Amino acid sequence: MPTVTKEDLISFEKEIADIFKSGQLRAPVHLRAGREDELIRIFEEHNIGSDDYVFGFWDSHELALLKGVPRQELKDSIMRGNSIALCFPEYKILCSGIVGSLMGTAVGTAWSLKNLGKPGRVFLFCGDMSSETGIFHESVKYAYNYDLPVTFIVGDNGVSVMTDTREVWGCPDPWFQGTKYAEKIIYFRYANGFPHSGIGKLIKF
Ligand SMILES: Cc1ncc(C[n+]2csc(CCOP(=O)(O)OP(=O)(O)O)c2C)c(N)n1
Repeated sequence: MPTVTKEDLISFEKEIADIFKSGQLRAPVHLRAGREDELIRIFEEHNIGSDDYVFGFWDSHELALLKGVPRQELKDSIMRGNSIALCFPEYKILCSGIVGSLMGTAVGTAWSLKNLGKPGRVFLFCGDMSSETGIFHESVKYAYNYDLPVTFIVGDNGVSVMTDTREVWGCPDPWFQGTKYAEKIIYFRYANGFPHSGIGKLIKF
């Protein structure tokens, strides 16, 4: 896997932000800043490589770069309007813009890898509100009970778009904290340097 640095991730998001600002990109983008160290650490510590599957959601530019998608190929796909649902099967990274989707797919992929004796593991990255959904709970429960090779990574930026996730659920902590399921989950907090979507300015085409 090519080495991707923190500076690579930051400069990529900045490049896309500038393109978006110029009005050339006529599709939604979700940019992220402030979690580069955590993402790089997770990819390194878990040695995520070409046999492994990565599932992500609307905010997956950084994941694609870390999974080995070449910068230009990623940029071309974003320019074609695919930012919120990036899919590069040849690099084993698949993303969706639908909250809660892909969690069952990730577990099914892990089930197949295990039961067909194939190499590779599955890593699913999602946000704090996504990790409070029923489908996330069911997916983690199934993966834990059948000891499937899937890890769920929750990047907690405190909000679902602009809604305070913890206030919604009436609890300062994620549901899985202190449970047996936590061993299937990597959890970290970060403050997003970008708005949830776009760049916080009205863009006129
Ligand atoms: C089924 C569905 N409902 C609503 C949305 C709109 N939506 C997109 S992202 C998002 C917030 C999700 O919050 P979180 O999981 O914390 O993600 P993050 O803040 O990390 O982007 C919502 C409600 C959607 N994409 N899909």
